[in-house]
Amino acid sequence: MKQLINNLAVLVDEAAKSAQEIPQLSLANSFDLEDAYNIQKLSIDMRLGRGEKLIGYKLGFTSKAKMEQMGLKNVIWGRLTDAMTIQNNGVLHSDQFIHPRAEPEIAFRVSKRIDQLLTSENVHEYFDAVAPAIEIIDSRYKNFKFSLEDVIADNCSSSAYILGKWHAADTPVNHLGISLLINGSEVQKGNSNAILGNPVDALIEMSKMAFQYNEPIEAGKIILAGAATPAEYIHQGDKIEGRFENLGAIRLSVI
Ligand code: OOG
Ligand code: MG
Repeated sequence: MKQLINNLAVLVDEAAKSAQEIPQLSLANSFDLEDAYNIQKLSIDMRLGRGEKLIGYKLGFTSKAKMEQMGLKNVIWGRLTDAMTIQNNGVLHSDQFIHPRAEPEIAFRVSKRIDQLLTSENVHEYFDAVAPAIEIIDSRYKNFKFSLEDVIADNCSSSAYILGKWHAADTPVNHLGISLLINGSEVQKGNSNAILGNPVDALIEMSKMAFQYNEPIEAGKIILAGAATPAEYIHQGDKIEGRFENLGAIRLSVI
């Protein structure tokens, strides 16, 4: 199994690096959820070995909208590295992506090491800032189709993210109107309460991961709470904007 996990990690890493799609791993290989997370970890370790830095974590399928769009129900998590960062008002080079999609999210900045299960009572002690965010997902699989194990192995499709201005931790993040615009047209409209009923619960979900996998989340790391709306394909020439009630707007151009 160890050899297979290693081979599959090399496959997803190569696919991400070269922006070349691959067939779903699960079509020709049998591996379970735990193996899938091991493949993910190993593929990210390959990036870290090339000098990338771990910036934080992302959750996926935390909203009904996303679960329905992709046909999967389990909350999943992946890892973010510095190479995935696009500055606000920056550019996305479409030739470095296979079939990118954008989705509006909320980001949290961890202020204290998370190494135990958090609760709604203590979660507020663990972050010191919140920001509007757009995640760019780019499944390495053909037609953006995958099983739960496939998407986890593929770092939950994560490929880039953009953050807006950081706001104080006591800034309300729930029940905020959110829209995604492409070339000035609103293509998705939602509310931050679509994310787990309250995006703050993303930290509680991440703490389960930190606890279960014995991988503490260090202070300073970023957590993306998951998309509030379905994702939209983006193309060369597009201007993308996320508008977040109370948190401001973020923009990027696809070139
Ligand atoms: C998987 C990643 C889901 C989210 O925010 O729900 C995700 C995918 O849709 O490709 O990032
Ligand atoms: Mg996402």
